[in-house]
Amino acid sequence: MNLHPKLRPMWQRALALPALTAMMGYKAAHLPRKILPRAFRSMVTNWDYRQYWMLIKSGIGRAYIDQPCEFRMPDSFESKAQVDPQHAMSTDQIRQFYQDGFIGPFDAFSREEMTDFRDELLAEEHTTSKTYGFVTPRDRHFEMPRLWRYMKSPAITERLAQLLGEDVLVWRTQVFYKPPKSPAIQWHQASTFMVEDYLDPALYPKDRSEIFQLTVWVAVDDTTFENGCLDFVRGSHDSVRTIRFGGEEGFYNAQFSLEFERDESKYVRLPVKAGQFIIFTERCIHGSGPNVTDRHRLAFNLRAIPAHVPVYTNTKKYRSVYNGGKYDLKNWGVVPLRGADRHQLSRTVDIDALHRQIEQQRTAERRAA
Ligand SMILES: O=C(O)CCC(=O)C(=O)O
Ligand SMILES: [Fe+2]
Repeated sequence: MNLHPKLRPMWQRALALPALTAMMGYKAAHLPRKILPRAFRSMVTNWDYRQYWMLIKSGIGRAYIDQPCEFRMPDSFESKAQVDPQHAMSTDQIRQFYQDGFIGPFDAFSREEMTDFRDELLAEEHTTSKTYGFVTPRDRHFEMPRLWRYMKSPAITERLAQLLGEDVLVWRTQVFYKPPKSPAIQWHQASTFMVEDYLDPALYPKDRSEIFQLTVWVAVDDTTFENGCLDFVRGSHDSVRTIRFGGEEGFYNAQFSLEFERDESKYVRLPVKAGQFIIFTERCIHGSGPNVTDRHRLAFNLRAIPAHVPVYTNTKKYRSVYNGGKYDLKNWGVVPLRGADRHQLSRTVDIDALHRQIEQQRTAERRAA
C-alpha cells in the first residue's frame, strides 16, 4: 500500500481504510509476518498502534510519519564521558540542552579552512556517489577523507560523547547546499527516521523516550537571517508530532505540514559563523528560512548515535520520500566516530581502508596525467 501524500482520491481512501484496519488486527493477533508482501510486513512489524489509529480516525488526513514517542528527562545532567577540560560542558549546559533540544554554536574550524574546503565539497556533491551510484548529497564522508577528518575533530566528538556516551557511531552525513534565492526548508522533525519511507525506521533504540540520536550541523559559509540559518522550536523534542497531508507547505518532495503550536516565543533563530557548529536532536522541530541573497549557503551535517543503537538491521534498500532516490545499502555502514563499535549491531564500513584506496587511486591518476 502506498501512503504517499498523493493518496487523496476518494477511491484510494475507501480502499486504504479497511486495509489499515485489517493490518492493525493482523498485528494485534500476532499472525505470521513472513507471508506478507514487504510493505505490509514492515507496517505490521514497525508501526505503533497510534500510527494506524491516527490515519483511520482522520480519514487519511493526518498521520504520524515517524514512530510516536515522548521524551523523558534524564535523571542526571552529568557528562556521559570523560573528556578533556577544553571541550567539557557544564551540567547547566547539559541541562539546557535537554530542555531545549539543541545547543551551540561551538567553534571547530577556522574561516580559512572552510573557505578552502567549500569548493571541494561543492564539486564532490555534484559527482555520482560511489556508495549509491547516483548524485546525492548523502554520505559523502565515505569518499572524502577531508570531510571525515573534520568530522573527527575533538571539538565535535568530545561534545557528542558527553551527551551520548564514550562510544559514538556516525550513520549518516549530508551536504546542505542552499542556492541563491531559494525557498525555506520547512519545519520538520524525525525520531527513528521512519520519515524516510514511512515503513521502516533507520534506528532501533531500546528506549525511544531517550535522546538516542544527535545531529551535528557545521556551517561552511556564514549563515545569517538572510541566507537561511537554522531555526528551532525550543523544547519541541518532547514528542513526535502528526502531519497533515497536502496544503501549502512542503518538505522537499513531500507535501505536508507538521502539526504543532506556532508559538513564536519558542522560535530560536541561530545564525552561526563559518567553522562553527550546532548540536541538536532531529526530534527537535527545526528548519531554515529562505535564502534571499545572491550567494549560496553551504553546510554539512553528521548524524550520530551511541554504539548500542542498531541501524538499518532489517533493511537492504530504502526509498526516501522527501529526498528522492532508492538507496541501496550494500556499500553503506556505520563508522565509529569516537571510541569503539563494541556491540557490532549494524553493518560497518572500514572507512580508513576506503580512504587509503581512494588516495592510491588519485595518486595513480595524477601520475598517469
Ligand atoms: O541545512 C538546513 O537548512 C537544514 C538542515 C537539517 O534539517 C538537518 O541537518 O537536519
Ligand atoms: Fe533536519
